[in-house]
Amino acid sequence: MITRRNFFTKAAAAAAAATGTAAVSSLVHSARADEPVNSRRQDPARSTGYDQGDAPKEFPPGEPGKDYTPVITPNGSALPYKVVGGVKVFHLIAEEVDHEFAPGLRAYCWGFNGQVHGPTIEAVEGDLLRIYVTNKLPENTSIHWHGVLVPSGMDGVSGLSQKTIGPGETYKYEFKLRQHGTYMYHSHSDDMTQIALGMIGMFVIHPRTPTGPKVDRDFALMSSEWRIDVGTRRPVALEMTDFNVLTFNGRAFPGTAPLVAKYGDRVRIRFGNLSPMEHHPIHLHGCTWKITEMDGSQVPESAQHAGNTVLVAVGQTRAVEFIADNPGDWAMHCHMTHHTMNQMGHNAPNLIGVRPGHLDKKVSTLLPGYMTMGESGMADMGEMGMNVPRNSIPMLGAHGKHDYIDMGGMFTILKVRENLTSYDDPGWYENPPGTLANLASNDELQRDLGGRP
Ligand SMILES: [Cu+2]
Repeated sequence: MITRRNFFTKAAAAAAAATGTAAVSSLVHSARADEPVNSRRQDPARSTGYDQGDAPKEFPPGEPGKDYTPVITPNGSALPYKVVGGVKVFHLIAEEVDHEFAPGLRAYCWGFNGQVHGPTIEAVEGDLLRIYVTNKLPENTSIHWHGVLVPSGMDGVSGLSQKTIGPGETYKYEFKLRQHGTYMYHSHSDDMTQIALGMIGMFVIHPRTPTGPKVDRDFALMSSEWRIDVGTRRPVALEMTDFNVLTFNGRAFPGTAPLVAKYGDRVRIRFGNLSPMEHHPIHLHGCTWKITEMDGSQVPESAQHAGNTVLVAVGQTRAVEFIADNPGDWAMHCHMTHHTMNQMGHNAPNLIGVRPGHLDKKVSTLLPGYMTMGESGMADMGEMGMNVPRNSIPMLGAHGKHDYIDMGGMFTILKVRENLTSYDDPGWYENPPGTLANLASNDELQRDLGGRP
């Protein structure tokens, strides 16, 4: 870990060599060993960027497997890099992507490097980064490193921090990572359009010297929301309230890959939320987690409260950790009920409790195949597999092991298993005898309730 003390001690030594003792004393006075590692306090000496030669390059580029355990981005990937002269070089290409949200629904989105969302940028505290951003979009763009402490001119706000990146242009961002934690990146140019179309991604900075128990599984999940009208192929960037496709890492259930863990694994899940408008309370079944990180800052162990739901507001990141000590298939989802539906329309009449009587027969003479729907609830709509417009997944769920799962959207499954030989999807959980809810027998009803209800 780069503590402020060793950072400034080394910075001071370098500065002393370059500029003499006056610089040394100002640097040394600004170093305080009692400040948290992730202190947000800006210091002129540390915010000038490495390009100006003031920051000593005391760390070799962090290596996956050696300096950190790589993050898993379900349905996504990590952005590859190469090391040039001790600098990690990344290349993001902003471009249109024909993206699949779930089987049956594709749309033309804007993402990075052929993906929605962008690949996860992963590096180590102390690394020097050079990130090229090529704009293959039809309008200007720029990229903001959300939560990452960078020099002002590297902050990526079009017009404010830098000139905007025109179509066909490639800009270069350079900065040294002075913190660790879970962060994000996103377009900061025509934000409303570009974020609504998918231009967001996770940015994970591993500690140089990890503390605390090592995690076995380290997942990154970005929440977002979209308005894609049934039968269309372009998300509506103007939407402000009525989102109908809710996603983890750009995928809606049943398009979300499960999170697989071995029994006993220590699991970290890093949540980010760059939805255009809404916060998401993410809830996990079957396990109790502790919130270990908020917006990249470590929560001291004494303040890590245990729970099963974490609110991730727009612009926030949260990391949780738990031991996967409960084998099974566990739902993990946003707890806003409309956020676990697929292409739910919200302007249909309320038919719950309505008795259609002969209505269906009469209307069907005018509209062949007509059927009143929703009078006994809406759970069966997805399962019925009715004819829907091409390229749409209204109310789609999935066939589960026991029955139809009438969930969609921001929903995925944590699969905890004993005796795993790989982290590939192990299929559905086999419930041990006596641990599955099932139809009560007449004998049981008689014994316990005095008869059949
Ligand atoms: Cu939600």
